[in-house]
Amino acid sequence: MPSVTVDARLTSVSGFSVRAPWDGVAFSEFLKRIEPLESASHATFRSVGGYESTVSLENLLKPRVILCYGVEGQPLELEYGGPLRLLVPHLWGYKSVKWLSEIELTDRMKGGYWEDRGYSREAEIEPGYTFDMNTRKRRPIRGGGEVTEF
Ligand SMILES: Nc1nc2c(c(=O)[nH]1)N[C@H]1C(S)=C(S)[C@@H](COP(=O)(O)O)O[C@H]1N2
Ligand SMILES: [Mo]
Repeated sequence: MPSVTVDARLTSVSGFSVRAPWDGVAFSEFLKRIEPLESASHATFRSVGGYESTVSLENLLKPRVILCYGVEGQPLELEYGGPLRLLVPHLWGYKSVKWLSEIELTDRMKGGYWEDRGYSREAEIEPGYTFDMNTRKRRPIRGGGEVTEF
């Protein structure tokens, strides 16, 4: 499958974020090849260990969403979700499920590990502050959505 590199910031709702060049396959390319049913509107991502989260196909079809297997040209380390993780740069980090073991297409939004503990199911990044791990500085998040400013 065609490999792409996305230079993106992964932004955690818990107040830290990191920018990196992530390597992987566009989720849209993956979806094309599996021919989903008409009724599929969401995908649930599950990990080894039981963590899970659900994202709408509308969000997953954005061109910067990838199934990620590398960073900075190297295989994705276990600590960062290797061998395979999801990367959704415009949603809070808890949607970027690490250590993928299963992807289930479904017709509805569901809870998940953090969603069941009070975090939003939509997970749209909101304005506030983030500690940028690259520069070790606290920076404001001005708009909503993907943090592209730094
Ligand atoms: N399987 C699994 N995926 C996960 C998590 C987790 O605990 N388990 N944490 C999530 C959260 S809250 C964030 S912010 C990001 C953090 O990714 P990183 O460890 O590469 O910084 O991974 C997400 N994916
Ligand atoms: Mo997070």
